[in-house]
Amino acid sequence: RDRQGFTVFFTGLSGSGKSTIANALMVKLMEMGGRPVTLLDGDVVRKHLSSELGFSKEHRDINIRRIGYVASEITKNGGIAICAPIAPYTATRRAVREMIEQYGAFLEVHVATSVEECERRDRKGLYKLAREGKIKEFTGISDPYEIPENPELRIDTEGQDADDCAHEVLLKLESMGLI
Ligand code: GGZ
Repeated sequence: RDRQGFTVFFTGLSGSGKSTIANALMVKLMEMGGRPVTLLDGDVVRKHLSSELGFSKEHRDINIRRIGYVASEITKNGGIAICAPIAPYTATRRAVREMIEQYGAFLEVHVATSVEECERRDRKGLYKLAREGKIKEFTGISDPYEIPENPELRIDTEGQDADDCAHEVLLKLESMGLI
């Protein structure tokens, strides 16, 4: 009850499984009770907070900083924020970390599904459109993704389901004394 707030920041490619894992984690944390849990998912943030933004580096950076700001306010107030954008740039992820660590803990989780696997799954058909040039600046195909070098956790989604992945995050949070 008196524990500090924290942010779990998932980063990874489109279709890597970030949203599904983030949702599973949210459910588990809510079941534990105690602190409010807020999910800032990529899609939802872009609809409600960043609807005017596209996918240039500049716009992605603005989007990520907005997410970081909201997460920092939640963290400051002792809550739990779960973010799940692509967040392709190391420097921007670091800026968000610094924003949040002023107020509480920051857990960067790299959802490390390879671009080959994301493209093979292609759940939303976006990789096909990107290959055809119908979506420009598509992360992993025609736009960069800078792999996190020192995330608190790196998750391999090949061979375990979203629930298992969320459980890994819970164990990490426990080991950090956050839950
Ligand atoms: C990457 C794109 C693009 C381009 C549309 N590049 O799988 P999705 O559909 O639901 O998740 C992706 C989402 C990425 O938005 P984020 O806010 O997470 O990106 S960032 O952190 O870089 O700001 C994808 C869809 O938007 N999408 N065009 N060109 N993803």
